[in-house]
Amino acid sequence: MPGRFKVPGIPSSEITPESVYLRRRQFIQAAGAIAAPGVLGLSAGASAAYVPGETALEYAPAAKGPLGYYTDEALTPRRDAASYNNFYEFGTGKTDPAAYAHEMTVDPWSIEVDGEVAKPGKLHLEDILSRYPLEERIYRLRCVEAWSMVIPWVGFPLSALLAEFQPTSKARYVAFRTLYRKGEMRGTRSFTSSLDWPYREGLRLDEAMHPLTLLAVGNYGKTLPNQHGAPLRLVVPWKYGYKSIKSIVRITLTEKQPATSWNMSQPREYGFYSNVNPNVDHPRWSQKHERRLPGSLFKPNRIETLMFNGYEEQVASLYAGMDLKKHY
Ligand SMILES: Nc1nc2c(c(=O)[nH]1)N[C@H]1C(S)=C(S)[C@@H](COP(=O)(O)O)O[C@H]1N2
Ligand SMILES: [Mo]
Repeated sequence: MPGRFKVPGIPSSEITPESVYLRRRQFIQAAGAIAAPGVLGLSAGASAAYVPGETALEYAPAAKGPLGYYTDEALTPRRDAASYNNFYEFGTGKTDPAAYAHEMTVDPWSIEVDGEVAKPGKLHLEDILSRYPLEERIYRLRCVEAWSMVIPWVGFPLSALLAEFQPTSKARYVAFRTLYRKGEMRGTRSFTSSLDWPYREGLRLDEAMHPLTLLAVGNYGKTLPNQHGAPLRLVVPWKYGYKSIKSIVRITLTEKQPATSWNMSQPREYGFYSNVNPNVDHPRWSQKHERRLPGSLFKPNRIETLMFNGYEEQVASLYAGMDLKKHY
């Protein structure tokens, strides 16, 4: 499946931490150290901190193989990924999150897990970071707006966290909430945003337990810059980007399908499932193609969008027998 993508080469003019990162990663994989935790991002190049406060993480490099944890498509350079974001809490413009997300305090941080679980409770970020072994996943991210990136995340499977709280037999869905702190989130003080706060998302329990579903605490080998959803965000690679909710403070297991922000805002345009699907157009545009970033006016990198964002082999069985035109 990666072979179906045109892989744009990394221009040699681009001497950036990303290329250092890439070379180190390839070296480590060539050395056969796949299972050993790698210490990446510690090179001189990468230590030029992009965002104050970020630190290098230790993790196992992405494993190649049929599980979809790795793609050899060119990574979106870190700089591009961190300067073109959607995080409406900080404004609706693509550069607003990079400009204003630093106003959000991410330390201390804890998340509450409640609802249909035998053991509701609170987890502090330090506990999360020490409890779950971190691994890298290199995923495609396809925004519903028809642009896409390839991002190396660092995190752990959501299933590991959920299992610990012991979902009851009634639990069928998982609801997520983002921090809502008006004083630190200028986008939530705006009257022009169409979203209701806090930002909410949800998954079916089997989607949440799928091994591809990741809770990310970092990307490009380091802790997450705030604009990417620090200190902890969801990544669901076969769904449109808006399902990958940022800066999570609460996870609630429910019996009924939870309300989700974009669906509440425009139900005809954004469904609960939001699986990437080139055969179901958005009411206002086609979903058959995407712009793989970075691109330019002269080189837009237009590529075909794949069913389930290229993760069909791994996730199609979750939707067997469902009419995906109806459950968009
Ligand atoms: N809380 C919150 N989470 C969010 C959003 C948001 O506005 N608020 N935007 C979503 C959208 S539309 C996309 S495409 C991705 C973008 O993730 P990235 O900026 O890390 O690439 O975040 C998603 N998570
Ligand atoms: Mo998006």
